[in-house]
Amino acid sequence: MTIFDQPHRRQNALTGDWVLVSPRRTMRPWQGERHYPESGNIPCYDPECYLCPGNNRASGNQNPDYTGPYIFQNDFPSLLPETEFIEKETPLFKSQSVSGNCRVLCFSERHDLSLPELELSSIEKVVQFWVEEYKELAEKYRWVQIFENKGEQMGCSNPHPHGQIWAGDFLPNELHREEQQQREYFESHGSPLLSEYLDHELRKKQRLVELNEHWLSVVPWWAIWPFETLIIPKRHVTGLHELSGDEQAALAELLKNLLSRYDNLFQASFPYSMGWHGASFFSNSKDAWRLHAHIYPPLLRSSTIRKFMVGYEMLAEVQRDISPEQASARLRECSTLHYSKKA
Ligand code: H2U
Ligand code: ZN
Repeated sequence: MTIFDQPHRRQNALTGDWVLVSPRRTMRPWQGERHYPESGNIPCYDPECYLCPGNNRASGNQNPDYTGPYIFQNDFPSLLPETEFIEKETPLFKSQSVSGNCRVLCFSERHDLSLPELELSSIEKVVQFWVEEYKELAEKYRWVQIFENKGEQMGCSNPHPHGQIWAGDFLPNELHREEQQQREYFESHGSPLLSEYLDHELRKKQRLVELNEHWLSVVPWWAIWPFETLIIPKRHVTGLHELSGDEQAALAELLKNLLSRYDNLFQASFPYSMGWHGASFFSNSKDAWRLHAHIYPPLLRSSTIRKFMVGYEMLAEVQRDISPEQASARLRECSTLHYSKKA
């Protein structure tokens, strides 16, 4: 028993939110929903897939016969470059006009291989695409969100491994809060919040999962999702566009190892939402920012039992069932060699 086994609250330094940690909750019996993941027999090419090379998409546009990453304009975008929306502002009914651009990034031509199952050199290409796309869109848009929804449980619409990029002319809520918290921290402590956080995690090693020459990943002190992780570069980098070639290669390596650990945890393809946060090109608080990625996976007890953010979480405050220290230990115990390669 440690003090962390007792119910307590922790604060998310990046957002200012609190999370209720109640590690004994996993002792309760479970007879609720179990999710059975899609079967393992995914073909390397699926003639019905909207994202496979050479196939027609839902819009009727045809994908080229691509190999490696392939990017296209989302056929059903959430943001449009131009709109005719007319803003109205009254205290109770505020609205804002928005413009933007949405793209879809297929990680490779292979329908059946998720990020950690790709060769390292192929993951490096995905990272290069993220950087190039970010550079281009960040010149024009206030916020460029690069993300991946993986698995049916996260609402992913297609098993062909892919991510998305949504760029908009506004700063979304999460980024607004992270910017505010980091700015306030920088003003009162004289150094970036995540630089100090990283130093602490490197010294204590209580929550570390992966560490290489340029990057580390931890289950953060304030994690909400059971096996949530945060990926941070060791150098003070504010956005993806500043990453050197070596840092991009080391990121591919970290992703391969970390995501393999996730899949090995329950011997199943681990669902998650993952995405990048950093300083906008238009930010006036760049010094306070540090690039990072969040991975939010929903699984809790097995590949079939997930954490639900319902009742207390929706009405009062987010709560977690295992401590971040327990979660990072579980991930550290997992191999970095993907289970599909072990047979
Ligand atoms: P998700 O699996 O995370 O929903 O992402 C798939 C995206 O791909 C989704 O935003 C787009 C959807 O609009 N899409 C196309 O642009 N064309 C298609 O033919 C299918 C899906
Ligand atoms: Zn496909």
